[in-house]
Amino acid sequence: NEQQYLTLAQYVLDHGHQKGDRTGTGTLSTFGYQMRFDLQKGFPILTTKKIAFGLVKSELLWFLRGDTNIRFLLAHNNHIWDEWAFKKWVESDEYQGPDMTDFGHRWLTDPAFKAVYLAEKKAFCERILADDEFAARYGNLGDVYGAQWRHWQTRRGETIDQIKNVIEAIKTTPDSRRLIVSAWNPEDVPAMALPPCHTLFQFYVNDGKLSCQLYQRSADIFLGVPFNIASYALLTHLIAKECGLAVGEFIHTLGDAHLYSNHLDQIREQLARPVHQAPQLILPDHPMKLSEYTPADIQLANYEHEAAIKAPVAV
Ligand code: THF
Repeated sequence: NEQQYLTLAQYVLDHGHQKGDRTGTGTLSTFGYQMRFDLQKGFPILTTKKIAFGLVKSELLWFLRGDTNIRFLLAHNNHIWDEWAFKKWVESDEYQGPDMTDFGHRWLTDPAFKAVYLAEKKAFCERILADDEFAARYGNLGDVYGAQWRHWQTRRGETIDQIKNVIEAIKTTPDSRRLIVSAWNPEDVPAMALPPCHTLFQFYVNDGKLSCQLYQRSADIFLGVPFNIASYALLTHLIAKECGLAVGEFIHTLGDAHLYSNHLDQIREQLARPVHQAPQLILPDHPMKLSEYTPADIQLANYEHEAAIKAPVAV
């Protein structure tokens, strides 16, 4: 299973073309790639570097709550979405602090700026947790995943709960070819802090097993993809359990699959490491609704891994 990820990374190192990108970082990129993970063969979380599964869990539970405010993430010590909320804050009229223009690049090369930036971001996160009104204004990322999954707005002013509907459809019409959840809402894209990278997913039921295929339009191979694989594998397990099904495959289809130019040393280091056996996912024995899970209900057994590898996220 993990070999598929390593093969993708090696493929992009060998065959990716240099391509500029929105963040101005520069990438090696390829277009169109597919990986298949058999969920019966263990849980597909990487072992060639440590993946913080706690962050995967709280991010997925955040989406499933229909939440789009980073406050829930911060309360779970999850900082993977901070930069996007912070960007909105420092670009607002209300922000009076030190100049944060282009912070995503400047902190990497300017140690004096780095100290100011990290202090400013820490203060921002503390204020989101402490100040309700501030959190409501600046913690919200706009209509990102949680909003589209659980309350897609229609032209008639109604809302659609795509997750509830797809679970109902899996239970009642498992042969359906319409078991789809879309996060890509063209009308809302301009209002999002970041348009959805994982654009659309589809379920498939065969032989009592639930499979899921994700179309991801943009894939940050070193930082994002390991999270995305674990996240959708977990989602497939949670939905399968709710529908009384076993798990089948997670199929990950990528559009622009890229390695950022400042992740190349890190991925080469990772490619030289040994692969360990995949761990197992442990969920409660009793039936549970998706909305009832807390991170403690979701555990990995026998997760053996190599050390984490640090890399800067492109904003
Ligand atoms: N933007 C970019 N450039 N890449 C992404 O992968 C990405 N995401 C989400 C939104 N925008 C993105 C955010 N997901 C990390 C992991 C997932 C993220 C963002 C950041 C990250 O930095 N992981 C580190 C450790 C984090 C920690 O311990 O705090 C890691 O080593 O895994 C893709 O959906």
